[in-house]
Amino acid sequence: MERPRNILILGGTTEATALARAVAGAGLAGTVSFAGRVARPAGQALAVRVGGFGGAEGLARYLAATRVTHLVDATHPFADRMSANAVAAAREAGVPMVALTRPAWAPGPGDDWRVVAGIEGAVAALSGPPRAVFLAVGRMHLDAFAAQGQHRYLLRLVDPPEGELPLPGAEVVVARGPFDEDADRALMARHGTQVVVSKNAGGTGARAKIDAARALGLPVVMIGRPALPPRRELHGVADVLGWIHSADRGV
Ligand code: 3Y8
Ligand code: NAP
Repeated sequence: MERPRNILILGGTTEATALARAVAGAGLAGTVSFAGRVARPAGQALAVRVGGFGGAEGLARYLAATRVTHLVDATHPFADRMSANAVAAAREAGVPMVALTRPAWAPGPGDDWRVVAGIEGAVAALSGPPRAVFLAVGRMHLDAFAAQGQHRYLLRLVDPPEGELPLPGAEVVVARGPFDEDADRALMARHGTQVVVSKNAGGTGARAKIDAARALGLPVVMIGRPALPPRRELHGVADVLGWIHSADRGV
């Protein structure tokens, strides 16, 4: 007798939200998990849990206790600790795991990218005279950019900032993506943006600023992805559904 399927999706991306809709649509049971980074995560088609698991060991215990049958790591490519924990916990708990991720963006004609390693690389790339910088890397790493306080920053945050920002005088836009190229072009033109700082998130939800930078002939400081442990990676919701059905047969 086949065990009832119980799918855990580590979420926080456009693809995770789409996968949850497909899993619910297929009549499968599952849960979407968030870290709790923002006040109100986007609504989901499956049950939602919020908060850390307590490291890889905590996740392994969670998988066993809630009898998860399939683990899908659909987190953002920069959520490297969560992804490393998912690989370790799935192995420890003996639960099949796959990553749903999106290919990195590659520069095309008209792109003027300076690819850097990590937040530190982006900070170093901002050395030099004051410029108007669109810093679209979220909230969690803003402290590092205080070392380059000479610039006029435009920040985009998911939630209104609480308390003093590490970049006094920065202009703040509160918005959650997915974003739109025309709107990002207008935003950057209004700010007088001279350089954009971005993570190589891949996917469609964050690429508006990259397309807008190309259209405006602006340089982009592009932060390369952190290294992730080897794991099986799929790039489409349908591929994951196919995996769920095949994983039952241990293939
Ligand atoms: C809490 C859950 C969906 C998912 C939407 C995607 C697209 C819009 C673009 C820019 C870049 C950034 C940031 C971004 C994007 C999608 C996707 C994506 C980038 C939400 C969400 C959570 C988070 C966490 C948040 C981080 C921040 C990063 C903002 C939901 C909206 C900059 C990444 O204030 C904070 O603490 C924010 C933290 C991690 C990076 C950072 O360092 O600050 N995402 N983003 C998740 C959780 O708690 O587990 O509300 O939906 C999800 C999305 N953000 O369902 O449609 O798929 O990538 N998220 C980056 O790429 O650089 C914004 O402004 O141009
Ligand atoms: P991270 O640095 O890799 O993870 C740090 C810790 O946060 C993890 O060890 C885990 O805590 C907890 N965590 C992370 N994702 C979780 C999830 N989906 N469910 C439960 N706990 C989670 O992660 P991050 O970069 O802060 O990303 C956090 C969330 O934001 C993820 O859902 C990710 O998909 C989303 N997101 C991140 C970015 C980004 O730029 N980093 C962009 C868009 C969306 P424990 O060790 O206690 O289990």
